[in-house]
Amino acid sequence: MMSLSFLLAACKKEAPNKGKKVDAPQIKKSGTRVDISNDLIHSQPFITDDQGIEGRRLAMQHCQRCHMFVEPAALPKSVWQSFVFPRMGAFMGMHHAGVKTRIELGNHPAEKQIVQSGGVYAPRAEMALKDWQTLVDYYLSQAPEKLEKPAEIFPIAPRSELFQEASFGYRQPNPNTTLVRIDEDSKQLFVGDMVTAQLSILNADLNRAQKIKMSSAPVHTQILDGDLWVTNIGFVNPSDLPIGELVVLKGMDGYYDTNGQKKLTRLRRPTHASYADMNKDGLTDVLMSEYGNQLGALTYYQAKQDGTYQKTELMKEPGSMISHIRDFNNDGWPDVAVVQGQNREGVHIHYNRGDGSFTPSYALPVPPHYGSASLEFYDFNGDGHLDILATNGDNGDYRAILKPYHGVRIYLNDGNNAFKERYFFPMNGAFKALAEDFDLDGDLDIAAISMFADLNDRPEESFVYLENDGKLNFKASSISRVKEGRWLCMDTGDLDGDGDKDIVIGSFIRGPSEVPPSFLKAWENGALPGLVLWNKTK
Ligand SMILES: [Ca+2]
Ligand SMILES: [Ca+2]
Ligand SMILES: [Ca+2]
Ligand SMILES: [Ca+2]
Repeated sequence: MMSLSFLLAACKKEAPNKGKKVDAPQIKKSGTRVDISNDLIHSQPFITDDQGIEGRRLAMQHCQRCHMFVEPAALPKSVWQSFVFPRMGAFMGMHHAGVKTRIELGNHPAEKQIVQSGGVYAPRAEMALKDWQTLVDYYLSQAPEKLEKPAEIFPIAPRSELFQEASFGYRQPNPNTTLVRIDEDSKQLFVGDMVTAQLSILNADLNRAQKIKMSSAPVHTQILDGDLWVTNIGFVNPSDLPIGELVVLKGMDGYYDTNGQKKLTRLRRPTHASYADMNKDGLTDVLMSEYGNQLGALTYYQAKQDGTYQKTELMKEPGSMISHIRDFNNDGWPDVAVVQGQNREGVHIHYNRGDGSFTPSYALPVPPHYGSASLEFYDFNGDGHLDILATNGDNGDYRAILKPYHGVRIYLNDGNNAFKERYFFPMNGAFKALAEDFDLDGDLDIAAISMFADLNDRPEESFVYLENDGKLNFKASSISRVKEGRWLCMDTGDLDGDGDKDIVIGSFIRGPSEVPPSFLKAWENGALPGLVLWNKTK
């Protein structure tokens, strides 16, 4: 099952390395080539039939061609029946065998053509009709009527003492914030809005210094040599129309030239860009996460002397959310970890061979029903190896029911870039988590937001601060104004320059799922684009 993510992977940022030295596993070198030993290559785990049940065997055989095996218990029967199988049947061409499927080519004629020619739907039935029915029957007979609640639900204190909440210096009617980003050097806050396609630049007093109209909603910014590089997504909602852009705004004494220079165009719903000199030629290359919808890619744009880019698709799948560039194997060459939110969900590390080619490895496979929504690298246990902080909670696909496996997860690195889950905080619709030592006691704490919180019974889970006791046990608290927005994006950084890390969260009120009318009304009336949580530690 692929998740038809309501993307919203907006507003990601590269996690800093926390200044800790990271020793990666030793790699055999032969000549100038780097051979990555087999134990570093984690291929997609292919679960084999363990129960001798034909429907299960068929699912293992066919479904794992595109993603990890999903147990029938992962979703309620009604969701399998009404949403998953009509879509999966279409991908597998089962309409050619007479199965009623749901083919989605998009709304725009150009998009239809792109999807049609993109090989999204198999041109013939990939399974015998009899086998398809056996597979479907197996799932429908085993799936529960509804999902259980998580086994353990942790209490969330209503208010953290650590933060003081503050509104931005302006209101935004119908706020749909797609980007919040702190730049610590300039002490500026960048805010993007979907409806107006505006990029707002706020000073640390939270007043707006500049407002710049973009071609579409800005979802990522990066300052490079004083200029502002802005990624504009095109359509925020799922689409395969390639209308995203990477634009450079010239910096001028704290302001930016509003006439941007287009660096890359025709991007497929880009959500994030990473910048690094991947091939050590002195030019900054770009790794673009082109999330797309049914088509997409992680694209490597190698900078040329003449200012153009040479394009290579490192991962030809939709769902590329964010990339992290680090030297994961300590061979001196920067590698790329890409976080996939669809298909083969989880983390794929592309090891840089230094000659323009990369060796891919599926470092952290995550089942597709998890709804991967964000992922960052930090060294949580101080062993020198980068661990993973992830949120699972994208609920834009099918039906936004509450799912007991949604939440915040920490996976520890075994030293060979293989990851094992160590901590889970159940949190409906968890959408992004970032770690910092917020209380300055020497360990990494976590800030997490939810886009699909249980607003009826547990609205405080929309923002949770998780304080670390030093042993990866966390105490949860929320903020007093948590209900004032629908939190899609977040960033952390010392915005006021007083030595502690502040938090900014952005509200996107038009999500795909239904919310209680009283909440929507309050969000509309509030016109609140976001909140800053000033850290009071210093
Ligand atoms: Ca490397
Ligand atoms: Ca570690
Ligand atoms: Ca701490
Ligand atoms: Ca601060």
